Parts: sequence; structure tokens; C-alpha cells
Amino acid sequence: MSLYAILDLAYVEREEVVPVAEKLCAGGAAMLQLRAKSHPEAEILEMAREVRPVCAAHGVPFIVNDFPEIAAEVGADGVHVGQDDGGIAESRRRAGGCRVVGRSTHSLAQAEAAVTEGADYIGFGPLHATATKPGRPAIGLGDIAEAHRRVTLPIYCIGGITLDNLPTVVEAGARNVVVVSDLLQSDDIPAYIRSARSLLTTDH
Ligand code: TZP
Ligand code: MG
Repeated sequence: MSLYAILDLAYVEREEVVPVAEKLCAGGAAMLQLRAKSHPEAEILEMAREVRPVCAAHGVPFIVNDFPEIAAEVGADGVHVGQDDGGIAESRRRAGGCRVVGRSTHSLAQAEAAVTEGADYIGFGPLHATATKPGRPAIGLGDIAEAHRRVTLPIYCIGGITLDNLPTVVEAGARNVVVVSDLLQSDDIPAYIRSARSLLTTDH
């Protein structure tokens, strides 16, 4: 029952990275990922170095998207890799044997394959089409319950989730979620996380 926050540079100005990381951690995010699809690797390394101690101070696991070597370099807790980013074991090795390797999955078959491959958690989506991951079709809510029956790893439902539609996502069987744009664009990040977490604790 947790909210995994992605600090995505599509929604956060460079100079806001550390203050936003602080708000996400202090507000109650269960994990924090640094995701920067349009920044050079050297800048991502620099940001990762800044975010790492913020997460550590709050005891929030810090995950680096796409760059296992950066995860290793800054002593991150983990790395998150997509379907085209290489194998889980290879990613873990490149990340210096880090504790957590997460995998994006877009179908039940990919979810099961990630388990077989040794992932520590999966992202499952996009549930809804989203500008944060352009070009990736929505998979809908229909497979969420089945994914939880087949996969015992933590499943983080993702994609187009907002405070408004979160109840429908929980109703469909989600236990953990990732929210990116709706959270980062909110006026009060800690209050947003509190609201989301209270919706996630609903019994189902
Ligand atoms: N993977 C699947 S959907 C997505 C990622 C990284 C983006 C989710 O962002 P948002 O803004 O919460 O839809
Ligand atoms: Mg990737």
C-alpha cells in the first residue's frame, strides 16, 4: 500500500530537484526514482549525487532510472530498467550489485517474465495513456487483479493515475502506485501524498 514517486525532470526545474526530492521524501513517498529522459548523463549523475543524501536522510530507497552505472556511482539503492534496457542480472551487475532492480512491464506476460528474470518489483502500465510516456498505449485496468494473482513481487501500477481516478485503480486491485505528473504539478506535494496514501489504505 504505497506511493512510489518519480522525480521526473519533464516536470521539475533543475534548481528544484533537491527541494522537490525533500518534499517527496518528507511527504511520505515509499521510494523515489530520478528520471530524466532529456538530460545528458553527466547532469543526471550530478542530480543523482544531490538526491541520494536527501533520500538517505529520510530512509527512502533511491532508484535511478535507465543508468545502472550512475546508481553504482552514487550508491543508490537500485536501478529501474525498461523492456529494452537489457537483462535484470546484467543491470544489477552494472549497478554494482545494488539491492533493488525494478522493471517496467506492459502486459501480464512481461510481468511474469520479470519475475522469472529476478526483478525485485515491477511497474505495470500505463493504465491510462499519459504524456509522461508518449507513444505507449494504455493497457487499462482489466489485468490488474490477475497480475496480483500471478505475481508475488510488489506491483506498482502506473500511468495517468491522478487523485481523482485513484479510487478506480484501487477498486481494480492495485495496492501500490506510481504517480508522476499529477503529483509533481500539485500545489502541495506532502498533502497530495497524504491523500493518495489514505486512498491506498482502503481495504479491498
Ligand atoms: N511508465 C509507464 S507510464 C509512465 C512510466 C514512466 C509515466 C507515468 O507518469 P504519469 O504522469 O503519472 O502518467
Ligand atoms: Mg529505460
